[in-house]
Amino acid sequence: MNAAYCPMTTDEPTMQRVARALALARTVAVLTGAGMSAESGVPTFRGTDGLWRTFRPEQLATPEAFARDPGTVWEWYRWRRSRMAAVAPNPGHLALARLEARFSEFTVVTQNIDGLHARAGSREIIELHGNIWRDRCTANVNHLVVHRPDEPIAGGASGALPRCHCGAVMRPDVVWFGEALDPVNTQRACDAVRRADVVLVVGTSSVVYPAASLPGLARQAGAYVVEINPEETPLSREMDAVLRGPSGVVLPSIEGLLSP
Ligand code: BV8
Repeated sequence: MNAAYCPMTTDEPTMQRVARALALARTVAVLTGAGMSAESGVPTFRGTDGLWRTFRPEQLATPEAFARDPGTVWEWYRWRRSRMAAVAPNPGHLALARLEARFSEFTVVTQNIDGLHARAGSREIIELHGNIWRDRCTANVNHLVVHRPDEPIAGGASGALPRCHCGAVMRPDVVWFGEALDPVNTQRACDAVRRADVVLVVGTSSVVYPAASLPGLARQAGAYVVEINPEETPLSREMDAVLRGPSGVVLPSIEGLLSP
């Protein structure tokens, strides 16, 4: 266990240590999960109000579920899209977008599909699990339709399955359980954490692979790895520092400790 592990809330010495590591860093990578968007009002997956509380992942976020019952899967994604359309980036997203300019390399590697990092102004983003605002043709991966949060949800009340101009059914352009991640994105994410002097692991339960293998990769490459999460995770004890607090508070606080 790393000595810096502190199960308490966000303590000043650890905050100062993290700020000092960032002040000395040239390259930073930030791995984010659903907790990053919790303060925007997007339910997490495994929290008390989590999305999975109503369903089990195997029921809906899998290719088998889509093959078996595409209408229900689309209903769930349309409901999530409508919820995500109503939210905005929170102070944590905005702090990450501002921090980017301080480093020669600052990469956000996100498991989230809500598009909030881009809306906050982050530029270097790797969406490991896709994006809920994009539909993808089931017959041709190059046939994509990108929706905006302010447009009416396709399919309307009838719940008709959205179809591609080629006639095939469209699916959400996200990575389901049992599906491989995009190899280019995976390689970019591995390279980013290997090159990083500091890696922030923010708002993820660190149970979904291969994303959850990235902090270990970073540690092996010599990065200073920090967990920002109100709760302990299976990786907490592998971290160089743990900041037990909500990312919408902790990230702006760390930014405030850095020289203007
Ligand atoms: C694959 C897109 C292979 C869809 C998602 C055993 C070992 C290793 C792997 C596996 C295994 N059994 C099965 C697997 C594989 C599986 C997996 O990892 N399963 C887990 C559940 C065990 N992985 C896969 O299937 C992946 N693919 O392995 O393919 C392959 C290879 C070749 C060919 C074919 C196949 C694909 C995984 C991607 C699945 N898609 N999402 C959609 O969103 O609908 S995953 C889903 O979970 C989301 O992307 C989400 O981001 C992700 C992880 O969850 P978190 O983001 O961490 O969210 P969670 O709610 O869990 O946690 C929130 C955290 O935030 C908590 O810690 C909480 O304390 C904290 N928090 C709360 N509030 C705040 C906060 N933190 C900060 N501030 C706050 N305010």
